Amino acid sequence: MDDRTMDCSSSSYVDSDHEHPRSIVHIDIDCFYAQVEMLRSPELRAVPLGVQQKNFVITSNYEARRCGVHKCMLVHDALKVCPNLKLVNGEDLQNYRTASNKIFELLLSWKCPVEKLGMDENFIDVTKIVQEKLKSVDVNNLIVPGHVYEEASANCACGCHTRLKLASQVAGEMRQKIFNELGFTTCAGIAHNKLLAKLICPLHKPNDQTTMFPEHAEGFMSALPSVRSIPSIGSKTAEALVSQKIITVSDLQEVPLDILKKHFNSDMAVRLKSLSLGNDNTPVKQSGKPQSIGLEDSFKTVSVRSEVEEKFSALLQRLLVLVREDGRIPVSLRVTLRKKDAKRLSSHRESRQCQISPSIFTISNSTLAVTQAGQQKLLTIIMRLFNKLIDLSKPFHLTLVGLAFTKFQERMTGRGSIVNYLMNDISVQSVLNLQSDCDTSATSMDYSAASPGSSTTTDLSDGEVEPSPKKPKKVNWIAKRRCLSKGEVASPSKLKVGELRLNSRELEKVSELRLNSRDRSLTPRASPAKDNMSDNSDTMKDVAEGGICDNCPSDVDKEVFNALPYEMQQELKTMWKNPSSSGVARSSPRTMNKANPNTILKYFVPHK
Ligand code: DGT
Ligand code: MG
Repeated sequence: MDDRTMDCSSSSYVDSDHEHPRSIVHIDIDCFYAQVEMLRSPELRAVPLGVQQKNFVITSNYEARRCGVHKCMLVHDALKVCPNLKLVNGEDLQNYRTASNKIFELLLSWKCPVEKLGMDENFIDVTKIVQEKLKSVDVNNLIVPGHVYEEASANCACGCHTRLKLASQVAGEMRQKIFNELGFTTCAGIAHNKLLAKLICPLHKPNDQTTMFPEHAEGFMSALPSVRSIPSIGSKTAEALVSQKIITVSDLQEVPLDILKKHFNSDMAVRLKSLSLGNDNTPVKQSGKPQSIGLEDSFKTVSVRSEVEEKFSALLQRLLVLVREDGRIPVSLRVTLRKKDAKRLSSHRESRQCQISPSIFTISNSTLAVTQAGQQKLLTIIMRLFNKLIDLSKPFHLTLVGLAFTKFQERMTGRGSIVNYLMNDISVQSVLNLQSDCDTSATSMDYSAASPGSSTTTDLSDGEVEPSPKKPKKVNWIAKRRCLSKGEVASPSKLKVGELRLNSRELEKVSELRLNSRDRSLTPRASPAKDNMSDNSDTMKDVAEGGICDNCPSDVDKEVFNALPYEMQQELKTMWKNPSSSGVARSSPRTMNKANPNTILKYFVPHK
């Protein structure tokens, strides 16, 4: 098979023989929040339904839309035009998020790049699927589901018409599957780029789809009333364009590039021009977990510190639920305020953020949790950030508070995790002396690597920062085990290696898994070349000898030291004797900065 058809995970593939090589689908869920509510309570299907947040109907079902209710209408006005409007509160986004994730996951089953845009939109690059289909279909009699934006004039020489027709069929299959499996009706736009696919998606709503061929792009764009209709043009760029009397997309198409370059940098000017003509070569970027998880609460005005604290406390409770679902350990927290400027009658946002210790979060049964004390700690940090944003000696008026966790440490596969240090072909079994009578079969735990970029630990300056990245590798567990008593650990295989972060808090957990000295002396030495117990007679002796921390510095927990494999103990001893030989200063991990190399020393935190 041609290389170009192999990799389905990226949308960077372009066949340079074709002028319009890609096939992009954009899917938008119809009246999303309203459909979620209707699926939860089917009796709502037959009535005009509005989803309310504060005083606004933020969306409504199509029944209500027919009565004149539109998005972001005041409740008061909506009830005027539709007195029998049934309202449901949509301030808790949890069910919407869950539905959104299910749709995203379902789209991933096509094994193409899927880019999530907000909660109810997804781009899918179906180029590869179309290429596969081309091999087996009769291209002369292709039926295009839904609508075609203006009939095709002449077949484009690059063959894109056929490909887009097939893409339209794929979009139809996707929409059908979303409906069959999850119950949502959707709209889709199909075109050779993201810009056009998104813009034509809502042309036939609800529950329908539209396909556009490239030759209509320029004409379609020229009919858009405002430069703001182009999704990637934000309010500032639009203002700058309008100040130059470039108001419609047609204006932007006509303005000479040189003129644009006087007001924007060269790249930007070219991009604007290109977009106005319906050209967009941005790839569909596979979405992963969100970069930040946040919540905001807006209100008329709050001017008292204790009230602000209450608002933050409520927001924090809700945010912690989301973080638990996400599963990553937050390491950075941002506080946002919207201040009302009484003089100018306007509002503006300000934010402050700081790093937080991952040890605020605990892991129990593989679930992220925060103790009451941890929550109190977070609230203290939040109020400290608040104090930095607000001069409490003067009156203040807030109209919004927001909280967001903005950086995360990957729990199981973080680049700086001790797991990765230990995965250097050293059996984790030995590190904790986990043994099991019950399990004599070889067990392997496969830590397939998360994207290295997903870990943010290197940004931390906190004392419990873990060391610099190492590529995760497969961890092999030793075959033969003896069990710890049931009270100590139910099943070693259930203990997630990634959770064994040896900071002060984790050390307490490790201590719970301590073996008595007899057990320890029976533990095989971990050896890169040997991961079974068949030849451990020498190593047992080594461990027995090496396991005495006679020259441990005072801030090292001897029990943890003794639980380490022989090689690590030796390495540490050498470093402690002669710090310069290791290239690492004998500093406390708490003061160690991120530039220092990865070393086991960094995992030693005084046992409190
Ligand atoms: P559609 O796509 O026109 O059939 O209707 P929706 O409701 O799916 O609207 P869409 O796709 O623009 O937005 C998706 C959901 O996002 C929508 O169901 C409710 C929420 N939403 C939309 N606009 C706003 C807004 O201005 N404020 C708030 N808070 N939520 C919004
Ligand atoms: Mg929608």
